[in-house]
Amino acid sequence: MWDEVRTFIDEHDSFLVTTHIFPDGDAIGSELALARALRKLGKRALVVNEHPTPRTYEFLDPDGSIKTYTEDLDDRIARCTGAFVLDVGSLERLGNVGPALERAGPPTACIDHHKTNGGFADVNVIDPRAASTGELIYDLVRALDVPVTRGIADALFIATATDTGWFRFPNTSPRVHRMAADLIELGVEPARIYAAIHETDRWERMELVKRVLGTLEGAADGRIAYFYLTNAMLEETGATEEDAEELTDLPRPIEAVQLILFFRETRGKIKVSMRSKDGPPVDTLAGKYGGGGHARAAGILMEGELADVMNTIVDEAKALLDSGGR
Ligand SMILES: [Mn+2]
Repeated sequence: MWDEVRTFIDEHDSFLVTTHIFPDGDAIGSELALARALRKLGKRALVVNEHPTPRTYEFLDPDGSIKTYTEDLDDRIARCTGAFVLDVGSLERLGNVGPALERAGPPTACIDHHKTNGGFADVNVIDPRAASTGELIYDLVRALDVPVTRGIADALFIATATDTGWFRFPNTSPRVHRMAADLIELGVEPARIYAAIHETDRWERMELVKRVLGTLEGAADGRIAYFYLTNAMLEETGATEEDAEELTDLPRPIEAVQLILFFRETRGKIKVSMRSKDGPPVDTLAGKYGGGGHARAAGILMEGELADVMNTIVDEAKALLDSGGR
């Protein structure tokens, strides 16, 4: 499965490594692990993303090696002779890094676990059975015979732990636990990593949670939970964009809830985050409006007013439930 990727790595000395907008734990962990492995092989790796690394993951990258895209980086991107695109089903999901990559024009390799990935790159390793892209990177690192350093192990543990909801989601396979066990043997401390990611909230974030939960409503006999976040709430609570990440799962403990819809004003657009607990898959609905994701977690970035977007998507979700996901 890795022969083509190994050849791709052999053929180039300098790689761009990138991932999707609003990078999550899998995206950041996969990038850092791959970049560190490439450097172990004597290659150069430049990691560039559209959005900054979330504060909760900064500890993984103490040297700040991950760059946030600006046009000033175009020259450095142009000097990369190969590019790795990770955890991404299409180039549109790269934000402004996509056009920069297309201008520079190096051959690309994509490693991903999104079912919707059509194989847009020159070399594609797409395995929807993998719970995380990090799981695939772990496989690759071992296939390349690169020693799994502590820096690589921590990054990969975060990738797999976050994409499986800390080993709770249905994608948590025996392979996930075997990989986690290997990484713990290599020195990863799960308790320390959990605390670093999930127990470092500021009071401002909890104030934001209070506001956001104040908007929570049910639809379709309580099977849909929807709620929203406005720019005003951020201003009033002193919370940051960062604090607004990972609020989508707040209604998950409600037994009746099958679908969760979270609407968030961001940079003049509305970000819609969707979760299916045990309801129909949400990736097709996301795809209908130019978004993407998985059956159980998907997202859309939509133009328009918050109220209009909410009406449209809540109606779509009701129809989705009525159709039983067909
Ligand atoms: Mn992922």
